[in-house]
Amino acid sequence: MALLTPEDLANMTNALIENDRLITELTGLSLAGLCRDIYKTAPKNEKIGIIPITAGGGIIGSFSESLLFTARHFGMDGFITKNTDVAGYYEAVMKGADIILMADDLAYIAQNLRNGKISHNQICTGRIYAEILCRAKSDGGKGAAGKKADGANDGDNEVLVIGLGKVGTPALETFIKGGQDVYVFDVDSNRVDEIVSKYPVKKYDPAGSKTFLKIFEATPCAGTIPEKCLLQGSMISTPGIPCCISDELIEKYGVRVVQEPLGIGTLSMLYGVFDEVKG
Ligand code: NAD
Ligand code: 2YH
Repeated sequence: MALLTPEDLANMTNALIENDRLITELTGLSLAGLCRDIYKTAPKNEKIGIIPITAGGGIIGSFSESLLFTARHFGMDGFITKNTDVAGYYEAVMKGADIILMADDLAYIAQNLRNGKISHNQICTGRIYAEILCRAKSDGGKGAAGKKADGANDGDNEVLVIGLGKVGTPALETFIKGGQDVYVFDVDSNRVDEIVSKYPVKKYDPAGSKTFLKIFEATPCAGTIPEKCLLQGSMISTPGIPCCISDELIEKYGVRVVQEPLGIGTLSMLYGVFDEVKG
């Protein structure tokens, strides 16, 4: 399991703001609006208690601070406990936290102490990054020649999913539910076989010539997007760290890339534990 580093989080605040702008451009909804639409929940002045955890690799510089930035940026009240671990949990409860955020090396969770809901970072991250692509309408790609009657381009309903792990799997489930035609690839061919036997998806053949307007990536490796699968105006939604595509390819194909190290997944987790709302 790859751990975040302070370097990964160095530009997180700007990245969150810039990605929210891009998500709005692609989907017509802001990140918070999208989360509300997906989970049918909304915040109601919950106080977010963030607990630094020393287990395993220990405290990651800027991790708790990045969570607090995210909570406050989206209008929530929050605090980081002075104590860590169990003492921090006790402190958070005693200070009136409604929702707890905490992470060790294996899991990053949110728990709503009022309604009992719990959410997991990998699941919520896969889901929100996939929903962004499900709802994205390209204005590039095949251009006017590829337009269908509903205004979508050919290829708007096809997606390539690269990386079939703990983030990629909930993402592909989201794509299937969203009616997308899903192609999958993983460097681990056993994992590909397992996924293809369990879900209505097709194998992506790296030796073939298929191209995609929509690509989702969740691996811990750089350079995982084959150039041959790109189109002018392809859209990539990738929580993977480091980034899966070079700046050169982004520029050459005018690719729009949704990628940010922590805040998008965190907001998805928070909406996953808020109370439900009507409409
Ligand atoms: P995982 O280990 O469960 O899954 C990764 C998958 O990628 C594996 O199936 C592996 O075989 C595959 N893979 C590795 N190298 C590959 C390559 N070169 N080409 C194709 N497939 C390859 O990991 P995960 O928990 O799913 O996390 C995936 C990535 O997402 C990690 O980089 C993690 O740090 C990141 N992540 C980011 C956020 C965020 O908010 N941005 C949140 C959670 C996880
Ligand atoms: O980065 C991680 C793990 N990869 C789990 C997250 C799942 N995507 N954990 C963060 C650890 C934070 C640390 N314990 C702290 O600062 O509290």
